[in-house]
Amino acid sequence: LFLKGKIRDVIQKNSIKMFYQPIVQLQNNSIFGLESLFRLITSNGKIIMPQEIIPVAEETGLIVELGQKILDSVLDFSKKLPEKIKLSVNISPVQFNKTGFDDELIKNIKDRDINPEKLILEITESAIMSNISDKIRRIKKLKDFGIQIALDDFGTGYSSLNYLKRFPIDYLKIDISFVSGIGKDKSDEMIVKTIISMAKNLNMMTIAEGIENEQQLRFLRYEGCDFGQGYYFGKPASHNEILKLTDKNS
Ligand code: G
Ligand code: G
Ligand code: MN
Ligand code: NA
Repeated sequence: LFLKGKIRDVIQKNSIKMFYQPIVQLQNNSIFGLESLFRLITSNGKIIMPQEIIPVAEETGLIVELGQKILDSVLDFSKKLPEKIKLSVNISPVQFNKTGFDDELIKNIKDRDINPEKLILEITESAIMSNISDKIRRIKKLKDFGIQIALDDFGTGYSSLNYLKRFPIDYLKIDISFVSGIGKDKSDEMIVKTIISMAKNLNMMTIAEGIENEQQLRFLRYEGCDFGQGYYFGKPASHNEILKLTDKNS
């Protein structure tokens, strides 16, 4: 575990490195977007994964500063990508719920002259399932501006389906824990099917996470899942690797 001082140090040394994982349109295998995933690089070149950082950063509030740097980096990168490719950014509940988060993000996007429709925010159920009407208002404001919203790790939190239908959410991300059970576990398969059909009824799209093999892909396609990501299509990759990939595909 890292001490607060050390995290601040690492953040301030600007050693954030963003990786990007392709999100693929399952009907035709074209690249729909990229999920940004950060790593921290220490002065001696060691890579620190987000799981090691985020809990401490959330506890200390440093996640707000870290999240801001991540958003800056992702927004800068979006200008180098073909127009139609979406960028999906994970937003910590602490960051999302900070007063002014929405207005600052909107200003940041306007200042950079970026098309807001290129951006997807990934938030978790725990970020929105309290103070519901306040969260709905905030999400509506972001959506009116053109930003899309995905609910990450769907099915692992404590969503109330009654509340879910009130949120103007664009995508449900089917958690890897269910996708990895496809072909092995009937109840995981049933959960995946149920999420896909529920999403359709709520006018939401689905993104399956953690697709690792052909069997999972075939199942998801057959069930009508819209998008997918996972090692089967590509691991999180650096800026340069991604630019080569998107060049080929555009
Ligand atoms: O690929 P991976 O090991 O990078 O991601 C691990 C976890 O860290 C995931 O739960 C992911 O949502 C989270 N994570 C990755 N990048 C970011 C980020 O930029 N911001 C936040 N808040 N979480 C992230
Ligand atoms: O929590 P979130 O969904 O944002 O994080 C995604 C996490 O899943 C990241 O740690 C990412 O590196 C990881 N990941 C992405 N694709 C695969 C995959 O196909 N298999 C496994 N095991 N992990 C994956
Ligand atoms: Mn995510
Ligand atoms: Na997830």
